[in-house]
Amino acid sequence: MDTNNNNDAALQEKLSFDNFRNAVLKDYQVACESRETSLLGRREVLTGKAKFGIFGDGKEIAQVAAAKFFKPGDFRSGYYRDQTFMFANGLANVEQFFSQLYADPNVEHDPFSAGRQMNAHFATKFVNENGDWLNLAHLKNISSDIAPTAGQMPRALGLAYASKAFRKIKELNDLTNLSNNGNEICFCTIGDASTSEGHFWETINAAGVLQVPLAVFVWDDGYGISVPKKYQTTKASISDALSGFQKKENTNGIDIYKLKGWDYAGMCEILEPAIQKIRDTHTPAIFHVEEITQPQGHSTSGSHERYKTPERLEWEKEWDGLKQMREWLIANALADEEELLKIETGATQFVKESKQRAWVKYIEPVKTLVAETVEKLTALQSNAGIKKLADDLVTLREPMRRDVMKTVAAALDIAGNDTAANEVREYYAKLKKNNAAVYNSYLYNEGPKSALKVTPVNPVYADDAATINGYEVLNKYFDELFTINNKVIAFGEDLGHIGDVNQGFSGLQEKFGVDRIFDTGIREITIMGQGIGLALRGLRPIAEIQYLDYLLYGLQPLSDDVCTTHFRTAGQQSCPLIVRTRGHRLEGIWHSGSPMGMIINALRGMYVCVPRNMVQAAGMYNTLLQANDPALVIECLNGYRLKEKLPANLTAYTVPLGVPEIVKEGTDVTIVTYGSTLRIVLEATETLDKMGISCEVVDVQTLLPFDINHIIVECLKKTNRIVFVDEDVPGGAAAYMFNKVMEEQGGYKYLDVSPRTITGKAHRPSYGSDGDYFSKPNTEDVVDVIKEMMSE
Ligand SMILES: Cc1ncc(C[n+]2csc(CCOP(=O)(O)OP(=O)(O)O)c2C)c(N)n1
Repeated sequence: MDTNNNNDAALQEKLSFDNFRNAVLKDYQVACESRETSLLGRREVLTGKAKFGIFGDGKEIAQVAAAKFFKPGDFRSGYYRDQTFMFANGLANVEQFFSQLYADPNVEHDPFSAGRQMNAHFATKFVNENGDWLNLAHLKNISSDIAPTAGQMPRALGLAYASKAFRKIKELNDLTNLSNNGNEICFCTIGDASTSEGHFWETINAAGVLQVPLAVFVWDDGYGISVPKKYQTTKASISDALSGFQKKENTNGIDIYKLKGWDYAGMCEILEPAIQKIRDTHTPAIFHVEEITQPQGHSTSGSHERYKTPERLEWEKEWDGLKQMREWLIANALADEEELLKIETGATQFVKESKQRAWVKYIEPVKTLVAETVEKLTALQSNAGIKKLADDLVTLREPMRRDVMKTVAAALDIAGNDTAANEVREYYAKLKKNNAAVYNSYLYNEGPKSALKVTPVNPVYADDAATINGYEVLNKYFDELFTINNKVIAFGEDLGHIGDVNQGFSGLQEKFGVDRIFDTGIREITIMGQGIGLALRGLRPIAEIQYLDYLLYGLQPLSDDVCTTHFRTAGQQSCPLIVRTRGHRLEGIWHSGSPMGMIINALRGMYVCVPRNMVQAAGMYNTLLQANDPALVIECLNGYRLKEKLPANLTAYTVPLGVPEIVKEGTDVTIVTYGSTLRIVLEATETLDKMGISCEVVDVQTLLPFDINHIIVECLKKTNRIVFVDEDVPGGAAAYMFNKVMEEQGGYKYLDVSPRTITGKAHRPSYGSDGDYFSKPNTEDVVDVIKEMMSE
């Protein structure tokens, strides 16, 4: 009996040793494959098969170690150095890596971005083709990488924050496809130099305050491209600089660990309990991974010999993680020389074959297209010029789709009006359409969750409908909304306890709890990030920017991250964040801006709603909440105390996006406007009416999208005069509306007099009521311009 037990124990010990050894050797193999990928990837760029390359060489060992603790349900918000982490988790393979390097537009080949992103910008799928969230709680999730340094930080905060929301909000308990009681950690990676960005500090501070399961890995290779860390970081050490953030007993804060990037065993030992602690307690942590190398320099654009000293280059060779791990394996008798050589040569071969497969998959469809094109051109080959074009196309060794387009376009130019070219003309149009589907799609949701597909429902008014202040309309609306939709969470500066600066949420925190309606610190970038993470994880955040003027602080995450999410993942991720703010008119330079031109140009990929009153605003929220597209809703700051009739179907009616409303009919002149200037315009039309000038007033309602059914040109056909009014700078959103109606809608054909814009001045508004009067369009300006138009 005893002997049996002893045998069992010995067997168990051997099995667990074998498991351990196999896992360690697998890690070494992944690290070797990753290194080969970097080496070969660089060569593909230098020989011209790919445009640019950025690789994870030097970070392999740290990443196989970190990858061990990334569990189903977890999220990663990282940057372009993480190929090894992806390989180790089985979330990317070498072939896919090369497909992205070649910008292969087939999503089956580059599953991260369908050729839309530079290499090493990873993602996994979060939503299906219908826009429904996948079972993310059971998947390892990679939020799509972006290139702006530290741009991943605000999103990382939000992804981690969502775990806290899932753990704390009991109404979310049954969403088991989205979370397992908030056990999910967000792994965030960043380079040491990028920690100089404000985004990093804002995120770390917010994480320390909020206590969210965020694991930040700083890959410290000593440089940001060529600039060493003594110019980047106080004390040249991010962990030392952060020491005041260290969590202590009875304080909030973060845990701080220092690791050596070449020390596989040491890293595993620290990471295992540290990651578990984050999962259990939601205490954020930073892992400062030092002594990391970068054997090939920053990227394919440049060589590190230009800025690293010979001593540093020598040091990097000695402390290369692969070399160190190899020595550790031998020293601990985990493998012998022969076994390691086998792994290393196997890795070289594997990467070579994977690369080759990716290349064939990439180039074959283009070659087929070339053959098809040449075939189409045969009908025209009696023309020597066209024949030469076709011959030149065929001889290209590495043809691209644009070569095909240029060839066909040039052939059609030569063919002129020849009817024999009709088929080629059709072919050219077809190619354009096909390429648009490949390269220009998915800026917004195109499937059933498109905000443009929401069924319009009119507001219904009871006979005795109350007339109340605008802010009270919103207050009642949010009250009903939070009752019927558990996924909605609202937050911002002063939004929780006092219910926002204009009382839209007044009393609602008490009713719905501090986890659904809450105050944040003054940190617009990470308020946006909090919203981004919640939205990516399937919730419906309404993130508030207190005043429109301060949107500029939060604009970068919206423009770079939110607006590109759906596009850069070829529809595989959606970020249905609603940003609520208020603006246009109040007093002074920073409380009355209306920088709409800047906003609509920065935010293609979001919808931009400019409701004239709070009833319209609520209808827009209803529309957006039925869809997956992100949006900005700008309420009129001077509209909260204006009286409005309260609809009876508050959470059911929807305002369709991109559909202007004619708020006053007229026959002489069309005035196109939105938001607060609408009231100025209406006031002006009263004066103009008395003069016998009949104005039609159009409220565009949304700037993005803009008048999708071309209603405005129909108004213009009737009046033959048009003026665009807003309070942005000259050349801002009024010029945008002008362009849309004149060029896109062909409005120029219906003009009897020259079209006008009336805008604010180029400077910021002066203070006070007189400052406002002389800085923004006023009633008299509108009257004067229209009188002038009538007499032209
Ligand atoms: C906002 C922004 N500024 C500058 C750049 C250009 N840039 C790309 S990577 C980089 C250096 C980053 O260094 P580090 O954070 O140490 O990461 P590493 O590349 O060394 O891993 C710079 C300046 C950028 N992508 N984004």
